[in-house]
Amino acid sequence: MVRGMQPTRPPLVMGIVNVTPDSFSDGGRFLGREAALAHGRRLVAEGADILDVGGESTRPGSEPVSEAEELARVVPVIEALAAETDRPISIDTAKPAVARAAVAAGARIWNDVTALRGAPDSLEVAAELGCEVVLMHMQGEPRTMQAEPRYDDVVREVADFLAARAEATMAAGVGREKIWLDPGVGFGKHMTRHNLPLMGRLSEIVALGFPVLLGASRKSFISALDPAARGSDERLGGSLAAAIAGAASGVAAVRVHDVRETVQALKVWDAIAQAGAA
Ligand code: HH2
Repeated sequence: MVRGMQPTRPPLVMGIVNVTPDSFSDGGRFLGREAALAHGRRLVAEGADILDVGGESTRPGSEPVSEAEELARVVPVIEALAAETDRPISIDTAKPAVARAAVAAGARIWNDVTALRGAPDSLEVAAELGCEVVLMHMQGEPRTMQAEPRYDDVVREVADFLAARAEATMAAGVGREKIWLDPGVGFGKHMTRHNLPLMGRLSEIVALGFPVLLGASRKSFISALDPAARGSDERLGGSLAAAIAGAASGVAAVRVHDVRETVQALKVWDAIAQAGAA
């Protein structure tokens, strides 16, 4: 079990493997698959504890991908990675059929940005698969979620939502020890007014008693704070700062693009924290 590997700290590092076709060539899907595999291998070499494989972008404004297309993208990549590494693999999907095929191909965690609300049978399928599940908070849906997110008390509302989804998930037959929670940075949240208090008061989510996953890597709130960082590949410093803030609040794992740099940052943070506590 993934959780069994979890030392008290630093958090586990989940490396992101996006499988999208190469739009610049005829062999699009095949080349996209090869690139994703090579990337997954590299993240393992860089120290990733978990690989998060996804075939559908959930970026604000993104369009949905069909089930057949998502399956064709992720299943061969998961099969190949599962045969090569013992690092647990998670499948980032909102579709039960994709989760089912991914688990059959070797994935051990269903990472669902809809917190198992994506389809009427999501909860039932999660219980049937017996895998671990990540329940993430999102207000609205990816295409429109950044239009006008509203909360009275964002931290309280996200914590209440996650607690309720954990209850529903357990009621459907998923064991308590299989559940992770994620506040969903950037998913129906104002760049600074909502994302910052959520990360600043993460301990209130950790206090719910489930391992917490934080996904802040390269997200737009970083450019809201540092407008000179225009592209998502100019957000490494902010991503590391968010990972360390999460670690200090007790998260169990961070979902990141830059695995090598995150592993190093967390090691140094942890060594300093330990020396201070000695
Ligand atoms: N963020 C994205 C996708 N999946 N899953 C969890 N549990 N938590 C997250 O914060 C999270 C997630 C963002 O996805 P996208 O915008 O498509 O980009 P990328 O996959 O490169 O991060």
